[in-house]
Amino acid sequence: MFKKILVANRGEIALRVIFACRELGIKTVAVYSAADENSLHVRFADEDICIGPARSVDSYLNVPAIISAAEITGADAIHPGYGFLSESAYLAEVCEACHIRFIGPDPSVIRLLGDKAKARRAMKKAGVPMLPGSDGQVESEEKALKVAKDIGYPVIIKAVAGGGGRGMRVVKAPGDLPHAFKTAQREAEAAFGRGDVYVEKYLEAPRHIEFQVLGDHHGNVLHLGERECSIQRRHQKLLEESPSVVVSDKVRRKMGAVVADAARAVQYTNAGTFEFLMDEKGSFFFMEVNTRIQVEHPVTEMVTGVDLVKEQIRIAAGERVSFKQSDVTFTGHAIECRVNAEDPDTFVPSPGLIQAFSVPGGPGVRVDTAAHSDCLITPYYDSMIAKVIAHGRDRQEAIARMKRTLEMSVVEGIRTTIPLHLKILNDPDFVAGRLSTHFMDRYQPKPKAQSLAESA
Ligand code: MV4
Repeated sequence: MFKKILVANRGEIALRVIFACRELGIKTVAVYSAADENSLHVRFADEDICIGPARSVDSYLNVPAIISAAEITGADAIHPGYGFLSESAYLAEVCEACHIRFIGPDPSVIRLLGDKAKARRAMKKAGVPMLPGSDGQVESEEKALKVAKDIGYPVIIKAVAGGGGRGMRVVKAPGDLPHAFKTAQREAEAAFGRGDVYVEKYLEAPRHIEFQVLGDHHGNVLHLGERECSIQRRHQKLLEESPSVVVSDKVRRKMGAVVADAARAVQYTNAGTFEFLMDEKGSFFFMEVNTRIQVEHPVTEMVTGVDLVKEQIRIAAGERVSFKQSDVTFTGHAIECRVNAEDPDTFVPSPGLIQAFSVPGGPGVRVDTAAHSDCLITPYYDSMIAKVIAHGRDRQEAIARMKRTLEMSVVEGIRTTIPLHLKILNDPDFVAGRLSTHFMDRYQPKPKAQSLAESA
């Protein structure tokens, strides 16, 4: 097992990794930017190193600074958390060259799955259900028009280097394709430095359902069920839950088997998430693979009892996953609300000093946060200040526990999205489980509809 892990992240996920290390008896190194000197992840790590100025490009995205910090402190592994460098095949490669273990899949697997057109091809070959679309990237408008004619409109043009919704365009008719194609390419080039795009059939109002997997270096791959993540705004998830109300035990077994086989096919190791779109009939289609621990991992931990971050660390150290697929059970229901420092109506960031902060616990409630009374929320990083996770014997109890927790939370000095979460939790469609990726459209700040194109 590792003796010392460097945590290449900040905020609640850096703390989450430090908790896991403590429980495993592993020393920790925190890295921090000049803006985070007084953060809890710095206070609770065994050692800490400043890696640069506030801007992420100069600190949390600075590979040489992070590798130097690992070498200076003698860390034998790096946990990248989520965001920042968590899906950087480059960081994973540099770690390998420096004999530092990267806690994540092999660089070649990160690279393959990071290319959404290549990932699509690999997953299709592994037998994962696909929406009709191009085989790999599409070089020209003419070829895109041909693919679209074959599969039928509407189609969606997506960036090969994309994910998270940038560089995407929905096309309803052939006349709109040339302009959409150029715009998608230009946006992808600007956002990712790579303008390549691919085409697939567009689903009008799908659900976003994702599966958690774990794979070790001994050929064991298993799944930990699904998370329903349809409640998003501008591709930022607001609320996630497990299980999904539309996934029966039978469907979970079927989808889980598809996912585990697909992960095996690409020799997937460590934690990963396979994302799907599901239509009204319950058919599911591959979307993409995220090669990192995700923000919403706690809902899976609450229903399975598995500590995913500890499993990540054990797997990276060469240990076997300590249980079999048949040992994985799903108990009750868990919901996560991402509390952001934003105006709940306009979603405009609301940084500032938190004068008072208190989120009550109690039965079935977990709070993952690095915030506290008298802590400064700076404008440099994403605006999530806390994750509130509520577990119950059933969905109704989880909702009731979430509501009472948010109603009794005190966050003074900044605006938060808590009022919006309470509206969602009281929404009759949410309560009935009638969800789709368009769920949040009714809560748009502006009178004009938020189009996919505009948000991309
Ligand atoms: C789609 C889609 C409909 N049809 N692909 C958005 C993020 C990116 N990962 C893929 N996305 C979508 N891809 C096809 N073929 C609808 C979306 C989508 C979406 C997906 C999941 C959660 C929220 C979403 C909001 C708008 C669009």
